[in-house]
Amino acid sequence: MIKFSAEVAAARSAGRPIVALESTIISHGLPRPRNLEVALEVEEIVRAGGAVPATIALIDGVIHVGLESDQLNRIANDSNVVKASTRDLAILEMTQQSAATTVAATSHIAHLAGISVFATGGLGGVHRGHVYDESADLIALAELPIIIVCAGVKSILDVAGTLERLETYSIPVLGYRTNRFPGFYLTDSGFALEHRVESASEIANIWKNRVDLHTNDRAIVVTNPVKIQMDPARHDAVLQAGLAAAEAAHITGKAVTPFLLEHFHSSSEGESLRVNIDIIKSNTQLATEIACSL
Ligand code: PSU
Ligand code: MN
Repeated sequence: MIKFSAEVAAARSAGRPIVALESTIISHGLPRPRNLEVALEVEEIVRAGGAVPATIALIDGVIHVGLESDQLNRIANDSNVVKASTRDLAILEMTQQSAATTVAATSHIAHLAGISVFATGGLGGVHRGHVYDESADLIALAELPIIIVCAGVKSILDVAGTLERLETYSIPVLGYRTNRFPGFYLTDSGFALEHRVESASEIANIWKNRVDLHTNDRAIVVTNPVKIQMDPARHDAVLQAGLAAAEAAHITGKAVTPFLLEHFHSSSEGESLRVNIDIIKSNTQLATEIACSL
């Protein structure tokens, strides 16, 4: 059912650390041509840190854990590549389509493949003004034991609502060297965090404690704030305009998040793109350290 790249297959048999990477960022989160460059740079960060990258996607209906360069190129540049959440996987296998996987779908596949650390940009969550629009990322994290490294939830979301849902689902949220919940493009979302960690080994320690406690049936969210954030005033102005544009264009369902991210990238003269790339790289670096520590 799963096809492993040669690199990932070798790492599995040697018991080497592996870091899962999602592909919706590449297909629907970052503009071309930077998306492919970033996907390759991120894989190099994992290798330089002593682990093996496993970018996850569907190619012609087959689940791939670890992509060869022509497959990565396809995810980045083929407009027929769809955004797949967990519910889509069995259908796309049948229709033999190519798809990029969200945090939810990537976590599911990573868990099937026995990978426990995963890096992304920002989690999905509860949408502003539409609290019934809740990303499938949240429920996936409630059901899958995986360490996910992110810069909080995307700031386009209802952060307070999302934090409440994470609490309801009993998903621990750790601040990496911070007491503040990061706000994706912003270092601080305005909300406090209860738990702070200082190192990858502390995170690995918590992961292991959960096994004995039988609380290891769900994710651990590690939040890693961006070092150089977007200008907050500009961020708020771009966000308000983006939310209004999404309403006016009646954007719904899985198109909402890509629409808002694209609005940011085209309205901030490259600032949001620079921050988004910094986030992905820095989260990948930390995820690599955690995977090696485990
Ligand atoms: N982080 C980014 N860019 C992205 C995403 C995360 O920096 O594009 C993607 C992830 O794949 C996440 C998805 O799962 O956005 C959330 O989509 P939705 O809100 O439709 O669940
Ligand atoms: Mn949604």
